[in-house]
Amino acid sequence: MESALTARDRVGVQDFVLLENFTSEAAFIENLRKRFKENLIYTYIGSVLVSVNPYKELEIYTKQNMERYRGVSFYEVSPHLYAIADNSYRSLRTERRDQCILISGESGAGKTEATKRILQYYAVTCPASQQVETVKDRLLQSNPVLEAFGNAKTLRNDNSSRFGKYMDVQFDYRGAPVGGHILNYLLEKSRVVHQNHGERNFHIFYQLLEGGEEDLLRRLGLEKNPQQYHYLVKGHCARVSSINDKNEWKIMRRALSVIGFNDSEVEDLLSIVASVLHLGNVQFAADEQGNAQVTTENQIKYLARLLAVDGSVLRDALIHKKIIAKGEELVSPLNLEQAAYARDALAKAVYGRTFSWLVSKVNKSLAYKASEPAVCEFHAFMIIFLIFPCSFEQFCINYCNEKLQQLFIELTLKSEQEEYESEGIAWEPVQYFNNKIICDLVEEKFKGIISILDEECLRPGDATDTTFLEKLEETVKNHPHFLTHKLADQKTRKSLGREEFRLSHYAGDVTYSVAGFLDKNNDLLFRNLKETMCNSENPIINQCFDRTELTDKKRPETAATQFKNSLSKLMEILMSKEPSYIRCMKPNDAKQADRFDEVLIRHQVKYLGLMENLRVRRAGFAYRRKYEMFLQRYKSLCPETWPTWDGRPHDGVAVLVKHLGYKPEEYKMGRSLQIAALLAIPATKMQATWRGFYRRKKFLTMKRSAI
Ligand code: AOV
Repeated sequence: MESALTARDRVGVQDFVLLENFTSEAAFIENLRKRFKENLIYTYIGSVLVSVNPYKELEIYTKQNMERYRGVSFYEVSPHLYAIADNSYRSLRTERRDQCILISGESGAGKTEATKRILQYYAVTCPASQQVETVKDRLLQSNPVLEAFGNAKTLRNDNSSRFGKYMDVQFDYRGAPVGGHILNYLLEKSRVVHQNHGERNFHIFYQLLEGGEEDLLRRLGLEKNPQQYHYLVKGHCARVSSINDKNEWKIMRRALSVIGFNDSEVEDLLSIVASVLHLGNVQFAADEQGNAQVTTENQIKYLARLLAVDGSVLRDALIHKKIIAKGEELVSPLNLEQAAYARDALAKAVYGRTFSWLVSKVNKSLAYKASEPAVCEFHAFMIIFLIFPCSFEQFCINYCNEKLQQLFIELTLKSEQEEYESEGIAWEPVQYFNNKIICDLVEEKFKGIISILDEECLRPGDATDTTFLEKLEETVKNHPHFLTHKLADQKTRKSLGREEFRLSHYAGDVTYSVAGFLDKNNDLLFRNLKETMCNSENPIINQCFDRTELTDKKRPETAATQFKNSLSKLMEILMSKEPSYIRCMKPNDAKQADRFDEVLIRHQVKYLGLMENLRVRRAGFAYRRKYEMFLQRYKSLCPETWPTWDGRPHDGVAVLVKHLGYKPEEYKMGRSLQIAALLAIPATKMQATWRGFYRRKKFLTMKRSAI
């Protein structure tokens, strides 16, 4: 007994629901700390998995471990990603319900790793066949490719995904993965032309320079040294000790082949990557009239070849602006600043569109091709959580997180409480913060932030980031979650710049700088540059720039509106699925193993809403089952229900729990005959029950073999 106690003292509890002092944040964090120290990075809150990034390789992802979790009930084994994965998979197969796994946490908390491990789990444990093997391979290999093009080293994570990712896997009737699909949201394109100190551009550039074969680099007109390229030196850290670009290059190249790229497609793709670097090195000088002229002819020569366009047309397009007004073409020269802007806009457009093309290419290779329909889809959605620095992209991403939090509230907190009500089960209501008010602030028609931003973008003439801020102040000034320098009181005013606004997100206050909001939302590329690209003979560029864009009178949707629309579609999809949650946390900012920074952890516990979640679980019933299933599972624990119970399952369950000595407050029986609900504490009881169950099972088996 004593040793059991010390073990519990040492390793904490594996489900926060079991914490005696469950309302105390300190006790919560202490439990996390204890477990982290013992390399137990996973802990449950009921069925939600909390994970703390260990920043070191643990021996918990082995094949043997996968087998341990396969087909085993949630509470019988220690907390693990695999338990979540397996549980979803089983609901999908037995109940034919579409699943989604929502993985959240801030940058570097381990979301991408978790997704990869889950995919690996399915790859190993699901039924196999030749066709399935191909799909599995492609699913796994899509990662290195998308990471090369969409991930970068940031201050917070050496391998940070700079795009939102949603991935689903389709399974056939046997439960074998037969297809997949990836959706990407909002790649952080500005990184192509600028990086903050200590950060890098997307991995692919460094991989190509570091790993590319000599004759490939020669064909692309590149030198091995990243210092040669303006787009790669802004962050002053081309080399990172934790990243082996040469190796990653090899992995990425192999992955491209598995996905189905042939040699000429690879060459076209890399030509585009190289062209972005050459674009960055295009320089201008002003002539006597102050008009920009290109001074780097050599770069234009390479660009013409790599992008397969006419060099002189491209040169002209970089230093002129063409507008069509009343059916007439007007061409005007650009000054130095405008020319640099046009060049960077082209680099961002070329890279951003190529990335989307790449995702669609991966999707084609993952598409389900067999004649039988896939019966169920499994959805894993990855979100990126960023706290700072707060530019337009972060604004969009934080908005996405608000929406996901709302989904969580809808699906978990609210629905659970509603279920108790409809089952006539007595319980104590839990107060929670409904973040709808913040979502509305961002997305409401006419008076939400996105609407106001779009309005400013459409307004001809003198709209600027500053006028956008002024409009915001006018329209939403009384909103309790919105603040600016002008609206703030004396004390808080100091903490806000004149070009900033602050939103009180459910996770905490975030200050945004309006600089670049209009520009990024408009995402403008001058018409003549677009035309030049439409004429490109590089097949990828040609697919990325569609001629209809030139003739289409309708204004393209702004970036924020596009994002808003795709989010609302996504929410609809997710609402129709059965969700599982993985909440990732990072233990320290130094990316180091065995360091548990309490302040940082407390912050994450707060914004991930974990205490709130635990309160609901405790007030509620951690374990709910249909009467039949419950009886089936535990009937061996009671002589009256074993081996068969002839009456109504409801009555059988009543006999069973009575026999087990459950106190009345420890369980409730629902009205609809659908659930037998056990009070939260029963998780302890469950464990005791499990122990009893196993002893019993042993006994029964022995007896049988004795017979
Ligand atoms: P993220 O997906 O949450 O950040 P990652 O999954 O990229 O974070 O994790 C960051 C780094 O932490 C990884 O590169 C690993 O080195 C390490 N790590 C994470 N999880 C584990 C684990 N279970 N075991 C060992 N190491 C781990 V971002 O993509 O920035 O939002 O955008």
